[in-house]
Amino acid sequence: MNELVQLTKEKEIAIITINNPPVNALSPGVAQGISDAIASIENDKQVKAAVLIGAGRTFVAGADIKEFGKMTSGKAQRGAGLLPLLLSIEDCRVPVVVAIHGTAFGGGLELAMACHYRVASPTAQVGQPEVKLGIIPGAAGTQRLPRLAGVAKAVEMCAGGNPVGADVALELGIVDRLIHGDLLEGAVAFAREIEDKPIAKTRDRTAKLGTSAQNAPIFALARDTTRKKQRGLKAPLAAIDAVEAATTLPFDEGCKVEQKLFTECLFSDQSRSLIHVFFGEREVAKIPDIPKDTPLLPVQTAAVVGAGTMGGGIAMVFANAGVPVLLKDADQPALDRGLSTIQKNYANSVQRGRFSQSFVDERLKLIRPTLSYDDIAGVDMVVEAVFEGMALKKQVFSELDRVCQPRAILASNTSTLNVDEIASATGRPQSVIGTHFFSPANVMRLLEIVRGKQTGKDVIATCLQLAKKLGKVGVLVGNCRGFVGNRMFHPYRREAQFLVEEGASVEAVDNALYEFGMAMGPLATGDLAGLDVGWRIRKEYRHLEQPGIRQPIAEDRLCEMGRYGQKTSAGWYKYDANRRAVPDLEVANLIRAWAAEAGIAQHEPSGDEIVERCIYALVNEGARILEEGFALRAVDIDIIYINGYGFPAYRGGPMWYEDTIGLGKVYDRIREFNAQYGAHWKPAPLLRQLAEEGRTLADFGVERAAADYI
Ligand code: T1G
Repeated sequence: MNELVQLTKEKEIAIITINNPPVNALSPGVAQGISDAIASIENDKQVKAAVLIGAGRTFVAGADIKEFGKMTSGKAQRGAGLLPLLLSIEDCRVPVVVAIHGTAFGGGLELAMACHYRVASPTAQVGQPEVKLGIIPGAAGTQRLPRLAGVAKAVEMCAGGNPVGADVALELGIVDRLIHGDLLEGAVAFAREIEDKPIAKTRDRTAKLGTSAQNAPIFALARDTTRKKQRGLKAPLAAIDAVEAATTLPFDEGCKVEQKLFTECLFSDQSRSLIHVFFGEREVAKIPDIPKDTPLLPVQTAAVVGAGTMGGGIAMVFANAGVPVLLKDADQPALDRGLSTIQKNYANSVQRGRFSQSFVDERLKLIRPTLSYDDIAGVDMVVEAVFEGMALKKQVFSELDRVCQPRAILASNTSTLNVDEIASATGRPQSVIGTHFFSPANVMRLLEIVRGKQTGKDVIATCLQLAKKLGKVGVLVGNCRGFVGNRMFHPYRREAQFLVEEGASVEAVDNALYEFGMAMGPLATGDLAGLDVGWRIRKEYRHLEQPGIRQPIAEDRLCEMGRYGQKTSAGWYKYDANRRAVPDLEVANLIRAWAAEAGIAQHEPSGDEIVERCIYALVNEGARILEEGFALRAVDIDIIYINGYGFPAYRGGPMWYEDTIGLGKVYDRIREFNAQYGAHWKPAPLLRQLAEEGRTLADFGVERAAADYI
């Protein structure tokens, strides 16, 4: 026993309590503490049964991810050092009952499955989320789970990484009983019930392992689904291989197969990148000049002004989180359109099984339409989502300033406009903030939170906390044109257009980025969002274009022809009745003609060059944003791109990816592009500085976070 694990007794029942806040991770000392407790129980003949439980808000949320970077392949080979402990529990002379509350994830579920019985509180969740970290269960989870839950469910849980609730776990046989009321009391009572029963070891259970004939279609389907849904990820396929080994090999042999696959995954770039993302999604909520105990403002009620596509989606986000929301628009027809889109979206979610009908009915009751500003006077937060024009937004904010209660948060969903200028339409700029949702707002996880010059720290802290409540990842950014995401997306898409004008086909550019792991190619993304959106902004800001900087020509020409993308069934591609993109020879010929007219030298860029030019354009602009202070850390940019722009998480985000390639190498390549393709490739000074100093963007990110703020 030690400070992390206590052993107590209630008459003949021993109680082992794990106490390692915040999530009882199996940090160094925890496994040893449990092992010592089991050894002590082995020698205490008065003990008839034992209960293993976690103190605090959750049972064990897994191995300590912070330790992975220090793990040797030897330790990895021993299941993160857990296998001997799990065998000692399973071979204990008395039955061990585990009591689960909160989450039993990864090593936590593996620990639970090595116990002889599992009881849980009704709100508990169990799962093997390791694939989300680019690894697989490494402590016999892929061997014990199919023995308890059956092969199909074990494959789904280990390859997909999603948890199941206690009620489902009971149905599956992972859990033996749900405890309503005090968990420890219920677990001790359960232990008394079974203390004289024969001990059943999970590893000896084979009834649910099926036959190879029964299992073959399960594994084939799982591999097929995984290749489609988790494109590019290696760990899910490894998890399937490990579960398959459980059905074909004795337990110990199956464990060896699992260990080998676990070790291969653990020391992979994908895993390092996904662990970077795991901690990054938590790091972005920490703002150096906003202390953890900054008082938060209440957000019990909300309102959304503008019932268009974005406004409707944002209203759904609040309702889905249980926050009553008023939806305002200027006239009834617009309001009706907005509401019917919301109802359609919810109906789709029910059809796809994302939500139950009763859940949707409850949510719809939380969305109340209104035509009057007076109705929103009392709400805690307003999100303005009207047309992207400064004059209209300022008019809305002056109305909000007039009607809203003094502590209300006034947020704008603008994606490009100056938040300080919007705030100047009010007498309370400290209450004004940007909350840039991504389309579709009820699906995309990213929330870019834009800090204005006078935005209050309580308003920022509240919005960061609220993002989590709304199921979003909130990232704080500075108030520059296009903020972080769109500002970087511009040179990324511009480079894609240059590549097409220089001779690459539209589909070659998109396929190269798709194969790289982007959710969609840059040109197809333009067609999805609507090419006219960028065209209008380019026309509005034509006066800001720097002389001598090359500008793309093709997309403007396509827009002049009325080819706005999917919405006009023609853009870079033409679209069939099912909105499927079809390469368009007419566009290819037009581009060749426009390029000849503009005297653009032609060549056939390779797939590697296409990827380098598009991704390094992101990195170069990202470095500028970092040095100008509009993003706090390199990881903030990574989290923005993974959750808002379809950048593959297993590459860690553009800035992490650049560090993986090597900053010096990327900097040299950018200089080559600068020489070959023009001034728009001028390297960011920060890249030159770090390259000369042999440092990385991650290093800079850490120092920056310690120095000054957005
Ligand atoms: N290891 C280390 N730190 C962890 C951790 C872990 N497993 N889980 C959470 N933390 C930290 C987190 O960084 C944050 O720190 C704080 O705890 C609160 O977390 C052998 C090899 C459990 C659902 O993948 O999914 O077991 O920011 O903000 O929203 O096969 O944390 O405060 O400094 O996320 O309430 C498998 C990971 C590991 C689960 C709670 N387990 N954790 O969510 O709090 S691999 C996982 C979570 C493994 C075995 C293998 C969530 C949570 P800080 P939080 P939350």
